[in-house]
Amino acid sequence: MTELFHRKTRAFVYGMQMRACQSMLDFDNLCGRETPSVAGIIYPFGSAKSAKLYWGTTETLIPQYQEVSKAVEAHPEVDVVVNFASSRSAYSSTMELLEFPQFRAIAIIAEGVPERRAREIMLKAKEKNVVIIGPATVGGIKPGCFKIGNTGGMMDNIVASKLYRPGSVAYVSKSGGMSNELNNIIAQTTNGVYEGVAIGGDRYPGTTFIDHILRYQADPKAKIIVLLGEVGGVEEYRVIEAIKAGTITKPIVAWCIGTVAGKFKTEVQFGHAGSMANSQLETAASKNKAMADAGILVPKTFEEIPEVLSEIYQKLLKSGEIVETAEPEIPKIPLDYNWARQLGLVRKPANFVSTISDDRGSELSYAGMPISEVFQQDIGIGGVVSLLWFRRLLPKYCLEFLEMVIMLTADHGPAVSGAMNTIITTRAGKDLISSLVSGLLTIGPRFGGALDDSAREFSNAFSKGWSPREFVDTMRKQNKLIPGIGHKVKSRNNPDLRVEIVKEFVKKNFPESKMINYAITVEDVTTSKKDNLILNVDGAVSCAFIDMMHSCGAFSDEEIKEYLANGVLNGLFTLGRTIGFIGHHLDQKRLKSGLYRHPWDDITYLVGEKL
Ligand code: Q5B
Repeated sequence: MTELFHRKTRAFVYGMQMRACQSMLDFDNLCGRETPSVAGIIYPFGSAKSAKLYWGTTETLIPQYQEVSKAVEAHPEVDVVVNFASSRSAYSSTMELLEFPQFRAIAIIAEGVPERRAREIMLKAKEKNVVIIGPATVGGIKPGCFKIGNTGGMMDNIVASKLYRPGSVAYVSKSGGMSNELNNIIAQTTNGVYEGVAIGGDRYPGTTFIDHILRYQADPKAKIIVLLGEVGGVEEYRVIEAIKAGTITKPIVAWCIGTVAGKFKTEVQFGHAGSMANSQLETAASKNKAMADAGILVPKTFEEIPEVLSEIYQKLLKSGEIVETAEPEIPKIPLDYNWARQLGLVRKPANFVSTISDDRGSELSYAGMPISEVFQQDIGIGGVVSLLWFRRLLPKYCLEFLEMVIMLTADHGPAVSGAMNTIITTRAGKDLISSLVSGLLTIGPRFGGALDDSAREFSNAFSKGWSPREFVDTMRKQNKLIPGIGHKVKSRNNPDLRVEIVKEFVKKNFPESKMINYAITVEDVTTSKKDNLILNVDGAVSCAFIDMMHSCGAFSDEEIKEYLANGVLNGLFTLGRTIGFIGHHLDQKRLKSGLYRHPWDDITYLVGEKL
């Protein structure tokens, strides 16, 4: 039991404490350990098989177990557990751990473990000869060997306190924070820490000062012992007794924190549950005096600890009791990328650039407009499209136009190609997204996806100054159908009212309507040939959209060209029709329509014929 931890100590971490596990592995690496000190993670509520952590600059998998028995079976070499269970389950989990004879030490990190439970743990641990560190502790550290959980703080702190290699001073304290202070003081004044344990601030810690000091006494590598006690409890007196009995002979530097309590009229409760004097004997001042009387090196104030420590260290150095060894090279610590970036120490080129939205701050924003303002200004779905597609808020009539297009392209009945595909896919038992996508993939140059081509062809003809007749003839010569012209069922005699709505809106709201007016004159030519060669919904929307872009003053000619080339208009139809396709999917689901099979008599079979 003298040597609780060594360079090959392997531990389980109980609880999903990835930061603590990473910190332990980083420490291992710093110390030049060959194997990670965390052999496995025990997490009863998890289902994962392993956790990915860094081992130096590369990554490693640490196995995860739901049951202690499975973990023990897989790792018979593990003899330490760092128990991060909460105050509610620290008792039951530690009691379970104590049933496994391979464990020699258990650190209980949780604060607030009921004192009765803590005493039960203590009793059982004594029976089983297991060292308990805690509860309410950060743990402890053995430089160059092993670190419990988050002890020692950040890696740069650990390097600054030279905890990557052993020294000659062993300490025991109550507080984890004060342990860090000791790590620093010891590193500044001596050849460093040999081992340090924080027993925790509760009234009934699993092990006390004397337990660890007796270990240090028995360990020839611990040359000086530091004891940092505090107001409350009588554990320091047990150390005094051991000195008087001659059991402890090594030099001890000690200080009891909380001497300020004497300045108050009433008893003071400090941060720890156990740090309150219940009698004169338990005051820091009494304990400091008693320790000094027993020959312990007690400074006059806490600030004088370094001086006293340095004195005894120099003495042992001179006598040859302590022999300093050459300092090893200071190990390199890989910087955690996120941390280093926060400090402005590293930079890397991003693989992605995004300019439309940002969810990183306290509030989501669309093109710089906080989502709360989106609603305050009541910009509607047209406004959202305007922000996310064009990165600017267009004038109100443009937003209304966008919204109108979405509304009137939302659906055109179940018989159109895309809706059919959605319905058939739904009836084949597929989910919403598959059915929707099946419909959306139907949108193309003949069905609903003629908007971009229409915008391009009409703009081209208009910019070249072609008369409608010249445009129609040129297209015919090139053997091309005019995108945005023609409809399967709508015609002059059966007009598409959606197109009328678009025309009406443009007339009423747009400062300019050159393109749609041009398209109407083209329609006159095409319908003179055939009644159904009307300006269809794709054509009307695309020409009106160009008029909107040109007339609102928000876009340069270059931008207009770019947006059209990038497919913004088909995007608008796709956005609108998504509403309808989802509707058709839900409708078929609600109707519980079965699998569709097309009837044979609706297919002409010409198999084997030359076509
Ligand atoms: N001819 C739409 O054709 C349709 C001509 C043309 C010059 C043309 C056809 C077409 C361009 C693509 C387009 C969007 C396939 C349509 C939509 C959304 C929808 C759908 C819904 C919804 C219809 C007969 C004669 C032939 C052709 C000539 C035809 N189109 N000439 N320019 N554009 N248009 N698509 O009736 O001499 O006899 O050989 O491709 O804009 O998709 O509701 O269903 O909301 O869901 O099958 O509204 O016009 O006519 O191909 O038999 O042609 O007219 O050359 O002449 P049809 P065809 P000829 S809106």
